[in-house]
Formats: sequence, structure tokens, C-alpha cells
Amino acid sequence: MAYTYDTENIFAKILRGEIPNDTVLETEHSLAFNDIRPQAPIHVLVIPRGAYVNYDDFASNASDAEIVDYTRAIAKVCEMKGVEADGFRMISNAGEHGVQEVPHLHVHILGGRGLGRMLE
Ligand code: IU
Repeated sequence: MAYTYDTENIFAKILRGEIPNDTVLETEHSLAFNDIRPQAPIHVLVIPRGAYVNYDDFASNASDAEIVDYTRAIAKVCEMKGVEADGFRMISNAGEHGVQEVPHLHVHILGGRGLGRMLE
């Protein structure tokens, strides 16, 4: 299944203020909020405000200002949550094989416990 941007996706609704979220950080071009079904003690989603379906779409089509803002927002969340000392994981699922549930780019930041080995 090819993923196209759907303006009715849940994160688009969050960005429009139609659905509440547990905000961690707001910047000009990005929003970070706690995942509704946390998989670790720290589980934050960071999304760009722009309508990008995945990282490839974002990196190819976003402005430099959006890319800088988003990259730094991810780092800021890591700093705010204090995960850098003990380590953390960043994941961005894309498409069907990546089991992407919401078709709006999001990076998961997971930490606060040992996360186990993902890749052999
Ligand atoms: P995925 O990478 O698209 O598979 O993950 C989507 C995430 O969005 C997943 O961890 C959900 O728990 C999370 N989420 C959310 O935080 N709030 C929501 O209303 C919905 C999903 I729907």
C-alpha cells in the first residue's frame, strides 16, 4: 500500500487542535507529545507541523527552516527528558512493512529502561 497524506489523520487533527494531546514541546514547525500507548517509561512522538507522510517526503520537500526546527526539536525533547545519559532509541516507521499506523511523519523517542537489541 502506497502511503499518501490524509488530512483527516489523527496527527493532523491534533495539529489543528481538534483532538487534545499531552504536549511536551511546541516549536514554530514541530510538536512533541507523549504517546497515548507508551511502550517505555519515556515515549514521546515528535511531528512536523507540515503535511509530510514520512521521512522521505519530509527530507525531500520540507524547507531548510522546517528541517532544522524538526531536527533540533527531537534533540530538545531528548534533553528535556534526560535520556541522553543512559541512552534511548529513535524510530520512524514508514509504510506497510514499517507498520506505520498514522500517515503523518513521526519520530518515536523511547527511553527510561533498557530497550533490548532490535537488530542482529
Ligand atoms: P506508528 O509508528 O505509526 O506505528 O505509531 C503510531 C503511534 O501513535 C503509536 O505509538 C500510537 O500509540 C500513537 N498514537 C497516539 O499517540 N495517539 C493517538 O491518538 C493514536 C496513536 I490513533
